[in-house]
Amino acid sequence: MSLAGTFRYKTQARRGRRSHRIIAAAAAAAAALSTSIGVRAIDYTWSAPSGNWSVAGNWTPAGGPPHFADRAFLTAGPGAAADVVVTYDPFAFAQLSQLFVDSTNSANVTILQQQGALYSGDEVIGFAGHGSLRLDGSVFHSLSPVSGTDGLYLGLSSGSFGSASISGAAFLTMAGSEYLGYSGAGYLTQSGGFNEVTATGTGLGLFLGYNAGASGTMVISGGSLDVSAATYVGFSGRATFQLGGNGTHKTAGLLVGGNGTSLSTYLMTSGTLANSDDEAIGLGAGSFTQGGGSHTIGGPNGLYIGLGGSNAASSSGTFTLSGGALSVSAAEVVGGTSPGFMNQSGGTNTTFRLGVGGLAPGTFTLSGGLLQVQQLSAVALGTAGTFVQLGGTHITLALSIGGSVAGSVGMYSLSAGSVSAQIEAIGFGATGTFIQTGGSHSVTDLALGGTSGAGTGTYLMSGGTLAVTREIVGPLGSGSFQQSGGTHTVSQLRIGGTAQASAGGGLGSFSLSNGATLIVNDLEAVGSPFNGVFNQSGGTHAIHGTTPTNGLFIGFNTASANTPINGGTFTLSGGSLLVDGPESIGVTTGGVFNQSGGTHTVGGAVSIGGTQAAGLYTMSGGSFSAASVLNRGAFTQTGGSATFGTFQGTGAVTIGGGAGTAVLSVSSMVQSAVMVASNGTLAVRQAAARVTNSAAALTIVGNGRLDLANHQLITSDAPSTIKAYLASAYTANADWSGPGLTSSIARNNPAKYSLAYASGSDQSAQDAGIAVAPGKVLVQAVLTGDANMDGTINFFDITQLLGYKYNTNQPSSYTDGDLNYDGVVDFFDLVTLLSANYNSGQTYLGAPLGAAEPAAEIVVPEPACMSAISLGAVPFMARRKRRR
Ligand SMILES: [Ca+2]
Ligand SMILES: [Ca+2]
Repeated sequence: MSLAGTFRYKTQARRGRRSHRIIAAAAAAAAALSTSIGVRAIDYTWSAPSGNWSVAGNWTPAGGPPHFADRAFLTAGPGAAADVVVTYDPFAFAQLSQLFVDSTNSANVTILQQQGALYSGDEVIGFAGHGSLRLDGSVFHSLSPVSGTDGLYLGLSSGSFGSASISGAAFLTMAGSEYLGYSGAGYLTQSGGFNEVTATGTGLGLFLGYNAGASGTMVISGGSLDVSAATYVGFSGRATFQLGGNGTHKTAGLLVGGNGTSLSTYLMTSGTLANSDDEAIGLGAGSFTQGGGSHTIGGPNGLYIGLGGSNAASSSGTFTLSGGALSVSAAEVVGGTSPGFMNQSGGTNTTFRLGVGGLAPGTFTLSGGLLQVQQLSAVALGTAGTFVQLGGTHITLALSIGGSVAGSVGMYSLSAGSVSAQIEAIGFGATGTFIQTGGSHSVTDLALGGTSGAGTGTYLMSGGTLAVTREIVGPLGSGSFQQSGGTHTVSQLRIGGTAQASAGGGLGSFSLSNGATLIVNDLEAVGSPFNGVFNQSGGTHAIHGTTPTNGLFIGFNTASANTPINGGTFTLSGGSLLVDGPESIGVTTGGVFNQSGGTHTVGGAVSIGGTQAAGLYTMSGGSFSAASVLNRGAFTQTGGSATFGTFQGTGAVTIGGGAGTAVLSVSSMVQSAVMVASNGTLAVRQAAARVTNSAAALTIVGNGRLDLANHQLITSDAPSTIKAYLASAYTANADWSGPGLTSSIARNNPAKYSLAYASGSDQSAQDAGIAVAPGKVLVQAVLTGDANMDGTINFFDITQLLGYKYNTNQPSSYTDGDLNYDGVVDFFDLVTLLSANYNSGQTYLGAPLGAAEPAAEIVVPEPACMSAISLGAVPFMARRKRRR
């Protein structure tokens, strides 16, 4: 919006002052005045005490009262110390060229008109002393200027005092200008009737406090004031305008506080102020106080609060609205070219546009009532703008904080009340900050960091509620949302730049800390697709979207970007993060999730890394649970507790390696590379049905543990490596209490359960018919003593044990019969085999032993027959089994 148009006030004011220099000069001496304005006939002077106008003897020279085009001077002469009242009686009828009402001493002269009509060219009430005009009842008092400088003057000269009153149905009409305090003091009260100032054009209108040192006062409690041109409340002097009762003030332009530096005031308690043109509060120092009534401004520019001209440095404007209605059809600017202040504690304030901080700082304080902006509320258009909301309601189509002019600084502070906008930009092209400590804030589309690379937008939220449909933090420029309290609800939240920073993209960051609640109903994208950061150190964070395109995305773009850098980073160190649906880390740009604390719960599938971008989940503390995890990037857990459903992927997995314990529990696992390092535990949860897990490359170091419970594991590692992991867990105590590759079921009951392994490249495993491919190693939970891994412990296990390396002292595998993991097959393995399970009739294939287990299908020999077994019989047994 342009401020230029409003400067015509200033120009107009200067013209007005120039055109009246002649009047000011004339005021120096009555003699000079009597000849300088127009062509006059006879000058008549009142030369009596109080009396009637029509009495001839009251006038000097003889022949009065004044006739057509004469001039009348009403004075209280040196001989009349008392006040004089000249009554315009029923016989009076004056058609004057000029009327002067003044005393030449301390007395006051009054002309009282209660009937009839009086016509004059212009009129001076209080020339150098005191004068009064009283219009009561149904009278007509008409002034028609003879020259362009004519007018109605109340208090013409410095030190003079002129007053007028209009009441009843009196009608005062002035075809020129009216001056309340030209160089003196002017005072007009209106309780009824009409006051029409019909002159139009620049330099004309109604002036209160015209010259420096003058003062003008207008008090309207009824009736109507109609100014065809502008009303100047304080032109170069000081003025007070009071509008109350059922009074009406119509004007084509209003200026409160003119060229002077003393404060002028418009005080409106009720009634109607209808301004068809622009309005400026504080061209010098001005204030408008509205406590009621209807105030409309129809000019093409609107209302400017603080619009200093040559003295802008010392100028300011203040508007206080506590009741009634203020309606501006164009713009309302707080801080035009000098500082402006708008204080609204009540009433309604309606405008098409609102600017707070134009070319000068502006402050809008809203503590009550309704502020309704049909188009744009701009806080800081070109310099500093501050909006402080302590209450009330602010409704706008668009809200901009920190305008498009470089260097402007906008701040919106909300502690109570409500503000709503369809579009809101914080730091649009400059610096914008929104501070919310309370209240309610709702936005359809919210952008921090605006749409320009120069913008910096910050939102500091410590209380209240914020509801947003679509929110983007740092699309271009820089955006930061810091939430330490309150409830923030958003349908779609995107954090980060729309392009890489080197290509002009923005930086977005969001921090959530203790006491804050963030609820995302559909989608949250950190890195959208670039340079997004989310730091959660506390608070509650829930993401409810459950469709495939909703949920939490870190490094994300709906377009086909394929850049595995500068994506999103989520850091969780405290509080709770609940994702009802899917979560993707590294989708179309790289994604990183760092968890050092807090609770991270995902009801849907977690994807780490994708076909287009890298993903990394690093966990050092806290808890993390997910329905399932697909890891095509890297999952590194050095601390904390994680619980997954199925855990699949081709990425890297590291559990442990930190100072504290790290525990990952899964329902099943299919991974390429798994490392369980010191202090790490990777456990497959015990389940009713046995599942087959795989870790193509399994590495267990230090005191790391992989717990298979009742399940199987397939790996491509060397059998000796796997056996070493198993032997470590088995320990010399034969109780599976050590680190390595273990089973919680075996550890809980080592006499009953154990872990077995079979290599697909091992003859003894092939002979036993175990389903494992060459180059692979199968590990599974078994009943203790199940040498051939068929589920039961019987005579065939003895033949398995005795059939290969029994007592040869050669390195042996489990299926060779080294059931106690001491490296060889000997009597102690036989003791292990012949423990609690031998010939018990139980079959264990991973499912819990019980009624559902199938009965043993093989009739087993009596234990006593083992004594008959000879070493020579073993090869036969083995061959027989191969044929089976
Ligand atoms: Ca067996
Ligand atoms: Ca052994």
